[in-house]
Amino acid sequence: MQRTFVMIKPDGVGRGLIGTVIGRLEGRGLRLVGLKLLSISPELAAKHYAAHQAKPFYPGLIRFITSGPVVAMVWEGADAVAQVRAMMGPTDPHQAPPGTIRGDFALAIDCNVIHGSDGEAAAESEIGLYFTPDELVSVPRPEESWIYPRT
Ligand SMILES: Nc1nc2c(ncn2[C@@H]2O[C@H](COP(=O)(O)OP(=O)(O)OP(=O)(O)O)[C@@H](O)[C@H]2O)c(=O)[nH]1
Ligand SMILES: [Mg+2]
Repeated sequence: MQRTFVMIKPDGVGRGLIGTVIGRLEGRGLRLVGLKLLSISPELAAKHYAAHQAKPFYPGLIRFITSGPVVAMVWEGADAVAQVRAMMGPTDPHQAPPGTIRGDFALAIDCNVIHGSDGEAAAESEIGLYFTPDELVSVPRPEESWIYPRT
C-alpha cells in the first residue's frame, strides 16, 4: 500500500470536474483517505511549488493555483503514486493520450486539471503540507477482496 497526494486544480473545480476525477480514481479501486476543499494561500503555493521557483512559468503557476478553490486529496493503494500519474497523463495535455484525465479534459499546460505527487518522497511532504495525521482515515473498502484478491 502506498499513499499519494492528488489535487483537483482551480480549472477542474471551476469546470465541474470534481465528481469525474474522483470517480475515475474510485473506480480504479484506490482508497480515498483524505479530502478537503480549500483556497491555497500564496505561502502554501510557494511551499508546494518550491521546486519550480526558478522556472519562467513560476509566477503564472502561483497565480493560477491561488485563483480559485482546489480539492486536496490523499489516495491509497498498490503502487498508488505511479498509477495516479499514469491516469493523469503527461504534464502537457497535448501529449496526453485519450483515456487519461489530462488527455480527456485539458488542452493547455497551464490548466491541466489535476496534480499528483511525482514520487514517494514528494507524496509524503505534500500530504504533510495539506493534512494533519488525524485528518486521514484509512478504512478498507468492503469490495477490496475483489481488487486485491490475495489480500
Ligand atoms: N506554462 C508552463 N507551465 C508549465 C511548464 N511546465 C510545467 N508547467 C506547469 O507547472 C506544473 C508543475 O510542473 P511539473 O511538476 O513539472 O508537472 P506535473 O508534475 O505533471 O504537474 P503537477 O502534478 O501539477 O506537479 C504543471 O502541472 C504545469 O501546469 C511549462 O513549460 N510552461
Ligand atoms: Mg509535479
